[in-house]
Amino acid sequence: PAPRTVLLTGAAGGLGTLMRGLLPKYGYELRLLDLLPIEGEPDAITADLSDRAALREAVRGVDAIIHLAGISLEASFDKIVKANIEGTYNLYEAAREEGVRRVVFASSNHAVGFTPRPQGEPPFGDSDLIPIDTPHRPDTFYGLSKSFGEDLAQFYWDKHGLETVSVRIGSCFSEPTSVRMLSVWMSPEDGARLFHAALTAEDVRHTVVYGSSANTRLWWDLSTARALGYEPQDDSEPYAEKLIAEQGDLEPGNEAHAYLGGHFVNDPPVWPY
Ligand code: NAI
Ligand code: 15L
Repeated sequence: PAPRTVLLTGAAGGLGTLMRGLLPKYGYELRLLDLLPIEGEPDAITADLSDRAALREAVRGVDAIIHLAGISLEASFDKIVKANIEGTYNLYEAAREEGVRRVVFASSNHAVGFTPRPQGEPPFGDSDLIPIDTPHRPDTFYGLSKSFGEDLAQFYWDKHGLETVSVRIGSCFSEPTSVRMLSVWMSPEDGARLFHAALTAEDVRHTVVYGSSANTRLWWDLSTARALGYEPQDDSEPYAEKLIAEQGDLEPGNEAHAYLGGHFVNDPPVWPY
């Protein structure tokens, strides 16, 4: 049977707030969890991913988990380890112990951020798109934690039969705000469509997908996402003219424009390690 009760971790965050609004329309009953309390949601679970007892209780009886909680930008290695690496491990252990069958993991483009973007004029042909099996090339400690999360997901499938769809999300915000985002933007509505497909497709084992809308300037291969039943409806192109007029187009010689991860590739590391 299709999952109905879904634990949404990171429910207080940007994406969590968007999905709280959109996913109930697909018939899901959401159980919410975050480090921070959520206004207007008295039943939300306020817990840290380091609290294993709280996680056990939070996952008990749910059909699936959408795991968004964690640090969502670059931070010190210590902080990333605690929230994203240990925290994701703690959540998977709780899921395994309680018999939850499926996780949808919010991975990121930054797990493969040092992959060169397609060069030349969009739209890019299929053979120029970044493939799904491109090797991990994290661009930050943050991206490294997403590479780890994908490996953890593979391990829990191989070892324990716990399924995951790892979604390498591009930029999921109400509107694209940079020229790079024209290529990796995922509209919130398409985000909900993709999460719904990831929750309901059969036999996903551990599947990795890129998460974006069907953008005219797309940089990556959406075929594994489509194979789950995802049919993106949106395209960033209506925002292109204004963003390019304001910010200028991507330049071939500029390092911050050369890779999938954008400016993350040359942002200074966060100290102390
Ligand atoms: P966000 O930073 O707005 O939300 C993250 C939430 O996780 C926050 O509400 C925070 O309180 C919670 N959190 C952090 N540490 C926690 C802990 N130790 N225990 C419990 N909760 C904790 O981030 P956003 O944009 O909503 O992203 C959600 C997820 O999607 C993140 O994992 C992020 O890495 C991933 N992602 C998001 C993208 C986007 O475009 N929004 C792009 C790629 C990945
Ligand atoms: C991410 O992984 C971040 O969580 C999000 O805030 C954006 O920066 C996004 O990537 C992006 O690459 O635009």
